[in-house]
Amino acid sequence: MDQDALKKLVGRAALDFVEPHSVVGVGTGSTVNKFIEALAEARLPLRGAVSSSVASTRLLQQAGITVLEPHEVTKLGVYIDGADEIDPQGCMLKGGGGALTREKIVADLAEQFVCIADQSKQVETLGAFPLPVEIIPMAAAQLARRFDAMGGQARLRHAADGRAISTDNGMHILDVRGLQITDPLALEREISAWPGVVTVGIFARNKAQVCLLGTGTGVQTLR
Ligand code: ABF
Repeated sequence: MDQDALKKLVGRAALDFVEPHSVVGVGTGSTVNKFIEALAEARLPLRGAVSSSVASTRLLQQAGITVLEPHEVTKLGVYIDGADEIDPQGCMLKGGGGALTREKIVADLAEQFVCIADQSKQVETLGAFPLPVEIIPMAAAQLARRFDAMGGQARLRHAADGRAISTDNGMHILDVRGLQITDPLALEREISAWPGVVTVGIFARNKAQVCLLGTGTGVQTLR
């Protein structure tokens, strides 16, 4: 099965974690897009969804699913989202899609975080994928120096037109190569405290309780 088929497989498998008539937390990315498609195809009765990006909001609305703002709910039963990397403990590196801040906000509302990913995302140690960090633009240079000091190489994320990309929140993103993230929780806490950091793309404090991993032999449910 190719990667697209594996994403479809786990997108469908995630339906099992969605209570009828509930409000579901929805992440961002191509794997989540397959989940949204599966929601639409299954015509699951939902009260609505809380979305983690403009892109996911658009797809949910096109699927006829009511999108609620975070302040309209007090908690969510489940948050479904992808990842760029996930380790055996359920810690994730996220943000390749640029939605890490709102993903962290919506995930914070959920009782259960279900990660959906194809097998290529499974790693022993986070960091081979460049670590995304959403930042206040004015702090870019000093934050890049901090990452360089820890052996990373931080680069501002640019769009195809060469301009620094702007997130849904109007912020910039540094992508940091060369980090071996052996203690995700400690590094998430450290970087989150740096002035100018909005969100670091390490999800360890609030990690996935379940990972639905798409493999050539079917969906592996890792807890
Ligand atoms: C999103 O899922 C992002 O945090 C992460 O970058 C992305 C993975 O995208 P894809 O499913 O397209 O591989 O939650």
